[in-house]
Amino acid sequence: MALLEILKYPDPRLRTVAKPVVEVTDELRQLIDAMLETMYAAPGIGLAATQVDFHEQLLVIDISEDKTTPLCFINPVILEQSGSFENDEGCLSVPEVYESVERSEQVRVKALDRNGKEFELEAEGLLAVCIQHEIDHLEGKLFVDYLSQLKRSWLKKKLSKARKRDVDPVSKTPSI
Ligand code: GNR
Ligand code: NI
Repeated sequence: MALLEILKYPDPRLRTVAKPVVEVTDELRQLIDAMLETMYAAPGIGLAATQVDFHEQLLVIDISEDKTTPLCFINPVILEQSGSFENDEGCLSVPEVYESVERSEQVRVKALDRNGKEFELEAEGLLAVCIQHEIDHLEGKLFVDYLSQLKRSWLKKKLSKARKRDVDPVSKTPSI
């Protein structure tokens, strides 16, 4: 199966607010499989549909070492959250940036699985962080939105330099 293209910050499509999935179809399951494959190839521990330019409430996660525990959340809702957990985060849509972000330490989430069946999950630590990071994507939010003004302006400078470096000398158009 072909890998999906991951949108990169500051692509405005990353700001799209995802709509709920109306029906879990075979077509959607094919997208879920393609998202998992894309996430594993990247490699990453989570991927939201927003990042592959599909704007419905769908995300996949696998935080296992051996990539054998794929989780799929459709129309996820955080029911309860508590505690505080600070962790270095990265994002496949913001390459090469790793910064500390404060999140809830525990979350209880409700969602549909790939068969359209509702489930509830209590998560803590990295899984809880990842769920919050991915649900943010579905709301058009990125982890860099939580950084200080200073860090964000530093990041914008760094990215615009990277873009200039990547300019194609023939077409003179940035590649991202
Ligand atoms: O691969 C990823 N690692 C990660 C590390 C700490 C906190 C969140 C993440 S999610 C990220 C993949 C990604 O961008 N998902 O949207
Ligand atoms: Ni991300």
